[in-house]
Amino acid sequence: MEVDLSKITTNGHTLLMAYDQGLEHGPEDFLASKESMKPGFVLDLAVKANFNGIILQKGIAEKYYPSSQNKIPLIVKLNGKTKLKKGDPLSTQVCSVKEAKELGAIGVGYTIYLGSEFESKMLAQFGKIEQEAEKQGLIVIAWMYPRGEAVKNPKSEKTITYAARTGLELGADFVKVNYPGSIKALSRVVKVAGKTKVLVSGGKKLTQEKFFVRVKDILTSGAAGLAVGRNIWQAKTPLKVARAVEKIVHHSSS
Ligand code: FBP
Repeated sequence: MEVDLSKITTNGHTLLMAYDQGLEHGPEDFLASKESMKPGFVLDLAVKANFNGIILQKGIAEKYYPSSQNKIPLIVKLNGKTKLKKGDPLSTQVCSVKEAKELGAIGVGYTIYLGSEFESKMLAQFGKIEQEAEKQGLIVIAWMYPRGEAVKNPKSEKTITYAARTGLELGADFVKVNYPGSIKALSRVVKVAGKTKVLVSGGKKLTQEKFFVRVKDILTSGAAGLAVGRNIWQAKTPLKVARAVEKIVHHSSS
């Protein structure tokens, strides 16, 4: 069954605020800007800049989303891990589709570390989540991150293309991938993902100019948009940057 993607799309493009780094990286991500430590600040930023949605883990969603419920769609990340554990990564499910729906989510997110020795566990869990989310009419976004000892070039075009295609094969509505380095490479990723839409993550903070060029290149490649965090809320002027990115993504501004 096709799910309604228009809930998080404007003029054919999608711009999501990612704010699950407190779990994935720890609070050190928030040191660059004190405000970014406060979930309310980041939610407000996403609302004011007309983002299509915000991505939260369930704890933040429970405690901070209610006051923004009618202002911005919620995507709840269903699995996660800390960076403390070494070795091949396993991102464990920490929230159910039902809980996400009760929190007001219109979509769910799930990370699959392709190539990890735990890949099969994540693939199996994702299959169940996908089935349940479809029944509930929720959008499914798969973070397709090839990672682990066996993955020698996680950010190469070849690896990211494979990851995006895997998302299509598994039934994801959107895949979220790392930037493969060029417009040409990302265009290929988009082509191979077929009807599964491609979102690109922001990654570590770039200079403002490089970030804006990156956003423009992502759009030029035919990707659906971005799910981005650090490059927005670590900026010196987060609202200005958020609004500028929104203009590029939704209104083709240069
Ligand atoms: P950023 O734009 O800050 O890179 O966020 C995107 C994201 O996918 C987050 O949703 C997630 O917490 C983080 O990156 C994962 O980062 P890493 O690649 O270091 O595991």
